[in-house]
Amino acid sequence: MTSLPQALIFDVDGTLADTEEAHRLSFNIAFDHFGLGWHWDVDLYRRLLEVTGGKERVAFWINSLAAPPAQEAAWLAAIPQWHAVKTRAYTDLVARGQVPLRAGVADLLIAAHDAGVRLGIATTTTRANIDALLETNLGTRGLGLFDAIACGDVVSEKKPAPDVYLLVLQMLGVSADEAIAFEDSPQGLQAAVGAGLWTVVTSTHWTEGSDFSGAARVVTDLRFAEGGAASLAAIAALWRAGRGEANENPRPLGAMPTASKDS
Ligand code: XBP
Ligand code: MG
Repeated sequence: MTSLPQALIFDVDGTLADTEEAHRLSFNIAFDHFGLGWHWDVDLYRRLLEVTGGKERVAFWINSLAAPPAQEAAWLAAIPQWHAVKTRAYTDLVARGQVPLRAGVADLLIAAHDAGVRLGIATTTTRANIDALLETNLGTRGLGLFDAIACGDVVSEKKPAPDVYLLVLQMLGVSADEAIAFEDSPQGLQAAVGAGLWTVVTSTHWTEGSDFSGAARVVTDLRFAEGGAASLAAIAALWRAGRGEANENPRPLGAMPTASKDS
């Protein structure tokens, strides 16, 4: 039996890095740039995060304003232009080192890559945001660690639909039962589980306390053990032991869980 999964598939926002505060600031920068008079505070943004996709989130916000039809139509038509400014503001924040990777992520990615495990990304955000995040935090080798990146508008149905995970599995040439997914949000978890993936959730302050039913594990971060290789081995042991139970009874683990309890 192979001891490691053939692939690890990562969500980006909230999973590779705690990005949503930078996204929130960037949306507000774009709103100010166009003189819209809108401001998304933390509490409002937490609610708006239930809508995946930045452009879809702005459209949802516009619909909530119940503006006259002509005004609403004009605003909706302008979203792509606003979102381009937002993305530039976000990638600037990332490039200035304001968005580090979460604890344990870099070590795990490098250890998996070095062990021959294929790496994929399945995200709702844009490729520009991914490139900035990986290059800034991992240097020129960052993007090269990944064998497949499925992002943004490449699928018509965004998370919680499973489409982006089904696409990245196809791109990797791996079946769902030979891969592990990593997510941070209920919408992302639903997408990964919907694609048949054994899924680990690492919540953030934006998503903690959400309903993570269907997760194989709920952890505080991806440091399953000291160091990337040990973390990879620990995650693989949990995956091997738990594939039968997957998606039935998430057993929350505390910080720094170890495989010894389950392997
Ligand atoms: C989370 C999202 C994204 C970001 C904003 O993506 O829903 O839309 O909030 O990024 P992930 P964009 O699937 O990685 O958790 O404005 O580029 O959409
Ligand atoms: Mg996410």
